[in-house]
Order: sequence, then C-alpha cells, then structure tokens
Amino acid sequence: MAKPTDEWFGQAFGKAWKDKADEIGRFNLAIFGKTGVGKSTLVNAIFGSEIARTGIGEPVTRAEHLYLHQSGALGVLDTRGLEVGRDNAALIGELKDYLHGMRRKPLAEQLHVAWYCVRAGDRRFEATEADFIRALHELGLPVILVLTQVPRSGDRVHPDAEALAASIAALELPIQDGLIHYTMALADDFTGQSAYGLQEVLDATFRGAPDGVAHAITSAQRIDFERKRERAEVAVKAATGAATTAGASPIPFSDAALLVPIQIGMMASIAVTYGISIERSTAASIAATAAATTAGRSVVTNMIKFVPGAGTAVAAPISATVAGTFTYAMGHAWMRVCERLARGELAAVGGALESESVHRIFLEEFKTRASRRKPS
Ligand SMILES: Nc1nc2c(ncn2[C@@H]2O[C@H](COP(=O)(O)OP(=O)(O)O)[C@@H](O)[C@H]2O)c(=O)[nH]1
Ligand SMILES: [Mg+2]
Repeated sequence: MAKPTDEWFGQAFGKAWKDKADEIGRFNLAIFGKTGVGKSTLVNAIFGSEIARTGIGEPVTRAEHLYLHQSGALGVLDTRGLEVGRDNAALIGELKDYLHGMRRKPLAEQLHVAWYCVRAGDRRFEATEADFIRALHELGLPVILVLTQVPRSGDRVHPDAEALAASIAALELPIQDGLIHYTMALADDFTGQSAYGLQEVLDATFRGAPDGVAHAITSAQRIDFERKRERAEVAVKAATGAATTAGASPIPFSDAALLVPIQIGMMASIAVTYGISIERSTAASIAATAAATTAGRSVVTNMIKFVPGAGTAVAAPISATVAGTFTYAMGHAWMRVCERLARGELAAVGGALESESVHRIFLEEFKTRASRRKPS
C-alpha cells in the first residue's frame, strides 16, 4: 500500500468525497411567489448564499421560463419572465412538461418540494395564487406555504399577518401539514427584527420530501446542525465498527495504514454532510491529519500515541479496541472541524492560519475523545 503522503491522502479523500456526494444525490426545490416577496432571501437564509451567486442557472424547458440552479446537494428551480397568478396556465404547462421529462430519471433529478411564498406586507392573497397552489398539488408536488417578511413583537406576529393567514387558511388549500409558516429571513437592525421561522420551514421540507433525499437536504441546509451531527455520527459508528473488525486480526503496527481507507471514507462522508466543498475539505483533511509535518509517516503512526493502550513500538499489534477508539476519536475530531468550517468560524480557505487552526482543533478534540472513550 502507498504511504499516506499528503498527495496520496488528498487524492484518496477527493475520490471518496465525490463517491459520497454521488451517493447522497441532490434535493430539488421549486420556489414560487410574486417577484420581490423574498424567495431568494429565504432560500439563502436556509441553504446558504451559494445559490444566489450562481447567476441565472440553466433553462430546463424549451419555453425557457424555468431555471434550475445547482450547487452541491441542492437544486433550486426558479421562474423567469412569467408571473404566478397572471401566467398560471403557461407556468403550469411548462412545469408539467418538466415533470413529465423527469419521470423516468433517478430521484436526484426529480423535483421534490415546492415553497410558495406570500409577502405578509402585501396583505392580499389572490384567487389565482390559490389556483396555482392547487395546480402544483395536482402535479404531485408537496407545497409548503410561507408568509415572508412577517414583523414580530415578542412572540406575537403582526395582526395583519395573522388576518392574512386566517383568510388563506379558510381556503383549505392542499398544503403541507395544513400549515402556514410565518417567517423573517433576514434580521433588520433598524427595526430590531430578528430572523425566525426558518427551522419550521426546513422541518416541513423534510416532512414533504421523499426519505431518499433527506441526506441531501441535511447536507445542503446550513441552519440545523443537530441534523448534520446525527448523520455524521452514523458515519462515525459505521467506520468505528469497520476499524474494530479490521483490528480484531490483530494487525501489526506497521500495517496500521490499513485503517486509513476506512477513516478517509468516514471523513469524506462527514465533510459532505456538513456541506464543505471538495477543495476546502480536502485541504482541511490534510491539515487536520498533518501527514506533511511527519514527512510521509502515516497518519496512524503520527496520532496513535494519543490512544490509551496503543503500543509505541513498531512491532506492537493494534488491538481491535485501539483501532476502534482511534477511528471514533478521529471521526468526532473531524466533525468538530467541519462544523467550525460550515459555520464560517475559521479563517480564509487554504491559508496558513486556517491550516493551523484546523490542525489544532482536530488534535484537541482527538485527544479528548480518545482518552474518554470506554472500551466496548
Ligand atoms: N429585512 C428583510 N428584508 C427581506 C426579507 N426577505 C426579503 N427581503 C428583501 O426584499 C427584497 C426582495 O427579496 P428577494 O429575495 O430578492 O425576492 P424574490 O424576488 O422573491 O426572490 C430584497 O431587497 C431583500 O433584501 C426579510 O426577511 N427581511
Ligand atoms: Mg429571486
């Protein structure tokens, strides 16, 4: 087996990342509502700003009024040049064509959920908007109804928004869970409004979407770190189990690199779940495990000294317990790094400062986890 040098490690990590991203696939969201109600702002608040910056996206129908923006595990279908309410027939017609073309494609290519946005301040909801929502439902799309830019005082939303919601509710539209969501996607310092309601929209999106895209939604969204942690822990558990099995042989210390592919797969999976790009997570994974600093010595030989019970002599075997603990600690240390990266808490990409912070955070958490884990 090749020595896990930085280059080797980076390539193996990149390949594992791509495999994992392919496996997770894509969550495709359609957003509708009148121009300027806050659709893009809401998508960005929940999924990050990548989508808005990707420009106009690709037209997906011949009539070219539907555009799909893709970014990692997320696809956003947007409309251009047609207005909901005014151009319902044309819009629904194009959507029907699109959905028809999708029918035989894999799940990751299909449209999963629609958000319909109404700006609370407009104080009106037209009959044609209700018709449009019913038409979406008939096309088989779960519709999540969102009131945008709803001012709130304490835990009381603006009475006008409540009145608007009540008038919409009276229409008994076929919407997800029968719920109308109040939201404020952006905080406003001037009026003192804070953002709220985003988690509820995300939860409804999970309920509406097929189970097969839950991992893609988890990966694409950036507000619910609890869900990311849960997914990442599944990957850590699986890798810990695999490493324990491998260690049960028991493997000689010099063959400890046998564990590395298991750990690379685990780390790539976690990076994808946290929505860290392939470039950034590859750089961070190298910085974290720092094979470079030890001039080609394996990650394992570099770090195993922190695992209680591990021999330090080259001839000493690695036990199942040590192999498991080692992998478990690595997984949690890497989760910590990915969470900090995803929250934007670490300095610029690829810079020396970021590499140093990544390495320090990883090692700290690794040591803590390795010393705390009880042998199973
Ligand atoms: N303060 C505040 N402004 C918002 C909010 N949502 C949208 N806006 C603003 O409303 C305008 C239109 O929003 P945009 O997302 O582009 O609307 P879209 O045409 O439906 O995609 C922009 O200037 C946004 O900054 C919000 O929740 N709070
Ligand atoms: Mg927009």
